[in-house]
Amino acid sequence: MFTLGISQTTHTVVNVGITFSPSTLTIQAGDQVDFDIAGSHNVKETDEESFNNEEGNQLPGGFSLPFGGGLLTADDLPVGTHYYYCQPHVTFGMLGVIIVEGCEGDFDGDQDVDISDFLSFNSAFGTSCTGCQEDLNSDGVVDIADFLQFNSVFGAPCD
Ligand SMILES: [Ca+2]
Ligand SMILES: [Ca+2]
Repeated sequence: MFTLGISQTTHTVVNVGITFSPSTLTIQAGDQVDFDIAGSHNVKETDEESFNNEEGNQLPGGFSLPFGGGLLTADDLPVGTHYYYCQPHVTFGMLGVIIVEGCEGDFDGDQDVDISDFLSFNSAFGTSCTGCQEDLNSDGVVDIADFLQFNSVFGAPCD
């Protein structure tokens, strides 16, 4: 029942020669990604350092798709940045990034903005923090400006 009302978009990544296209894809939490790629390419998730070094180190517990691709579901793509590579072509720079954005104001990640999120906001209010999710406008403090932004999304389902 908790999935009702959540819209889901399927994004497509293809290969153009030995590059993924788009190589950087930004999606919303709950979306899925279909890899429509040639049979000579596969997909394995890696960490940021290996990505930057163009190394084929598969992330333990990360997603992986066989040669020819397939579908990454929302379960494969939690909120955050996911790096991946094609195993045979990683040394040619065949890598990509999927950025999964959470819903603004949904601090507990249950796909709505309700009283439990407000309590989370309330406990962070007045604090200085860098990169904390309650700092909606990313200026390093949780203050009235963030509250106004939170208030504008309060009660809304994520989409
Ligand atoms: Ca919530
Ligand atoms: Ca702020």
